[in-house]
Amino acid sequence: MDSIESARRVTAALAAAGITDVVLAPGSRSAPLAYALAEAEERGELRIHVRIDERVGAFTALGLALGAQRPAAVVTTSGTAVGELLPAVMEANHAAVPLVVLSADRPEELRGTGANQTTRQPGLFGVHVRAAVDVPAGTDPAPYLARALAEARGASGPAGPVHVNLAFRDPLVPRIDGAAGSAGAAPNEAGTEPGSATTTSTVTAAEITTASTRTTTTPAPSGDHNGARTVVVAGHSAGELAAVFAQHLGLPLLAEPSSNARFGSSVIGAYRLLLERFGPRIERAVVFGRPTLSRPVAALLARTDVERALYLPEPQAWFEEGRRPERLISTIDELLSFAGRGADGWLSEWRKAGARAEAALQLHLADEPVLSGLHVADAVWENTTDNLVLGSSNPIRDVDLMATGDWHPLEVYANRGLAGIDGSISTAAGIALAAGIPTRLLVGDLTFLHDAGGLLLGTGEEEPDLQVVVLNDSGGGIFGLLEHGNPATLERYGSAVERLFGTPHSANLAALAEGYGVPHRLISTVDELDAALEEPISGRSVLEVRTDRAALRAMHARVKQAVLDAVGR
Ligand SMILES: Cc1ncc(C[n+]2csc(CCOP(=O)(O)OP(=O)(O)O)c2C)c(N)n1
Repeated sequence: MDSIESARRVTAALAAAGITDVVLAPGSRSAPLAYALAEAEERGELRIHVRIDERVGAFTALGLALGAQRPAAVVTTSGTAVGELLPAVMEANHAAVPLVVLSADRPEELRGTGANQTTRQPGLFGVHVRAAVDVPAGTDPAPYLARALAEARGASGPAGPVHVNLAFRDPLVPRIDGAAGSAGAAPNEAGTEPGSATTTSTVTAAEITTASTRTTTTPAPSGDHNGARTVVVAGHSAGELAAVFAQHLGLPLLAEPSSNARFGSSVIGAYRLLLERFGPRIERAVVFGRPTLSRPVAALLARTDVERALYLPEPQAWFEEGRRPERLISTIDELLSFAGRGADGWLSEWRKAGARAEAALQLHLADEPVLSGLHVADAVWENTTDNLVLGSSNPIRDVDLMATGDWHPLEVYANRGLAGIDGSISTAAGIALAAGIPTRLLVGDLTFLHDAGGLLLGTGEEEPDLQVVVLNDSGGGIFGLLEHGNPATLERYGSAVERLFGTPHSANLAALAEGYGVPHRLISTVDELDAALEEPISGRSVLEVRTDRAALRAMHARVKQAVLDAVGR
């Protein structure tokens, strides 16, 4: 059974049980439920209420159940989104309210692998639910729902909350003839594919050089692969070791912004787009840290014809042993031997293409009529000297596309553990307070609104030096870049896609900031943005840049085309 059919059976079971109200928070793993709910609402079977913040959504469902004296449901995507439901579930437990939690999850084969936004969800609510069922992908959910709904109504004790965890396998959108894949910019915390591996390391550059010398005299048993077409992938938290390693061996470095390795002569700008052209020639990949950002990198690491190694000097919390395909290498000696020195011309070819891609991006963006996330990402990276915190969704991916290797902020942070859009303002405030270092946070508007409460500072509390740059496109821009933005999907489900994924709003961010006593400035041009970003960060402030979500998909397609034209196909 495909995911959409499974979701349709879920909504049928809800309707059959007399549930008339479902609160939904946006996400991509939960997309099958969103489409099935839209169809059910169209048939007049139930009402959907959209809430951006899952905690708010769960309490809203609790209230609906209380007010109507019958069960109500709340639907979320995977990851921290599910955890946000806990307070309402606890209340429902102690007040005996039939709150039905429907959480979307990755299929079993992706759990424990480090796949993005994936955690162990079954059993998350512990003693607070009357029943917790985990529905495997491809399985008929009806019997599971029947059991859970009966318990919610008090079949074997008091009524109360229940948790139905539903694993969905791709595709997550209804099959529509003529529908194509995603736009290719390939985000994934709203999206679908596995991420990869993480490690932070304390090995120094000197140790690499020493180890390398040793390697030349005493090759590791696996043999020396000098001349191989190897790339170094630096995922989240890779650390500077990845940059030193790549530079030392003359290998191209594909470094995510929060790797803190995006510097030095091996960095390849706009690598995400270049992988299309150079990807097929790659023979080996060495992974530092945990790549979670792009489908081209995930696709590279999924290729069985590429020999892959993950540097793992110590156990990591984000994946379970035996669940990943890469060879695990714990010593630099062995890693150097595995990677080998770059083939003649290999790095320079990448570097040339990277430079052309960066130039093409700049040229193209100068001509784009509307200020976009890419302009903002470029300006933010170039103008941030101290800490930079990147919100999930497009902001971190925009920086991944735009950031050059010849400049680096002091430290780049991002919540990539589960890539939630929750808690970003608070996280950045904590980072700023920790060492008193001025900190800039770049987020989308939904991410901002999700943690607007993070702007509240009690009287007399120490104020962080924190500037929040909000790219306000009145909703979740990332979804339009995914399958949900396909013309065929839009033709059939257009208004539902906008309502359930785009989640438009007209919140007044200036008034909101003012309400919390935080100065706010609206930015309209690149020059204004550069000028504002050049000012020192002192106390708290909000810079809002408005942009157009509807234009995003086409703009990304144009940008990609411009880059591919510049590097030659
Ligand atoms: C807590 C949580 N809820 C939901 C999601 C799913 N999700 C990923 S991106 C996104 C939209 C974010 O919108 P915004 O912050 O405006 O950034 P944009 O997509 O416009 O770049 C959502 C809802 C998530 N990652 N975390």
